[in-house]
Amino acid sequence: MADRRLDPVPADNFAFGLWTIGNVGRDAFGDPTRPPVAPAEFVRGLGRVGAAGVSFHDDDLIPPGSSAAEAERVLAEFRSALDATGVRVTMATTNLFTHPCFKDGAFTSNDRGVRRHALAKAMRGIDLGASLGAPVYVLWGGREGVECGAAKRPQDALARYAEAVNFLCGYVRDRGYPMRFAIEPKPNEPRGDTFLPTIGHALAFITTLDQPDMVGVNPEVAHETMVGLSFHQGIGQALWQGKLFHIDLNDQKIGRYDQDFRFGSEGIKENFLLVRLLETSGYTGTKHFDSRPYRNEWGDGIWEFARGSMRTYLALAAAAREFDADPAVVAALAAAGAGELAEESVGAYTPTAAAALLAEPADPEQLAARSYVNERLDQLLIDHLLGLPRA
Ligand code: GLT
Ligand code: MN
Ligand code: MN
Repeated sequence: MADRRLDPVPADNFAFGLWTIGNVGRDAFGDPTRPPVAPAEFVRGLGRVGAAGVSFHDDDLIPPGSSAAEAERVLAEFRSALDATGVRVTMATTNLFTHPCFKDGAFTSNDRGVRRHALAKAMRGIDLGASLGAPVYVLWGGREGVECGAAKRPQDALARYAEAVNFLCGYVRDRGYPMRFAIEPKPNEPRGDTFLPTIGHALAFITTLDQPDMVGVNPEVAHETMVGLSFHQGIGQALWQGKLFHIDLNDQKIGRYDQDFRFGSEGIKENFLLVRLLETSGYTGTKHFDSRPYRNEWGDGIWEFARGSMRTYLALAAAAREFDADPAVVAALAAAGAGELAEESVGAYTPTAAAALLAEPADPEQLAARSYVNERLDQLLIDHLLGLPRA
């Protein structure tokens, strides 16, 4: 049980959004169950629990309709809390979903006036994020979608989406901000269907952009899991394509609405695989929690929720290290051929390589007779998660 540190420190690079721990518990059926937490107080709380970063929507930090003097005051208090605690702004984003003007979409609304307003709001949000040092700007298209499928030609919607992201990339470059964008996919909710519903859709979309290097993804556990996809596999592809710019950690039961539960509260095995992947991939970005305390939580319980999120991550990271150091696991991985998958199959095409391959004798019956010993490997994983003694 070496190195089982479960108390987070800033070097762990954990972050929370202003809308998460401080979520007031409003849902589609009920009013708030908790009082709000002011941004500066929130940052002080993050400092106390050992988090490194804070993120926000423009409207979380400066409530819409604030006077210039009110905005100044909020910003000054926020900055002084950041200075006092050492908490950094690790991500910023725009609220393009709450106001009724976005009911038909923001960058993909059928109304050109709405699209232009959404872009201007995003540009102002980018300025705010840049002024506070945010290195990543998230684009979650909460309202970019449709219920009445006949109302929007998908190709037009995607063209407007790409136009908007291209324009914002131009703005960031023009201003010289050291900032990259991260698109956050989600299959549905609040729209009946969302454009860019999964990690894969977003990755393909990014290849069509003018400045693809400036744009990556911000996948969320709940968003892939709600439609039954493996988050671990989705993150694997984002890493493989060099596009994991940010991540939203939380948890979720398959086939439900977006539950945004505490990280690790549901899918321990999948989250073990996720943490093992992140910890061995060289990912250096923020580990950002986009989750909210259960609606019946109150008082200090919201900070208990924050501590639990980080504690579970650290515990899974420790379990992953112990798993990979266990000689029985090393042997099982070898038997499974895990290392063999890292070897090239044939290399780049050459006529000589093709001829050699065609001339090579192969015995499919013999190849079929191999066992990959996955049952043992998987049981070892379960044994580690349950803390069972080595057999
Ligand atoms: C909203 C959504 C999240 C996004 C946030 C960023 S806001 O809570 O459910 O998944 O990450 O806009
Ligand atoms: Mn969510
Ligand atoms: Mn999210």
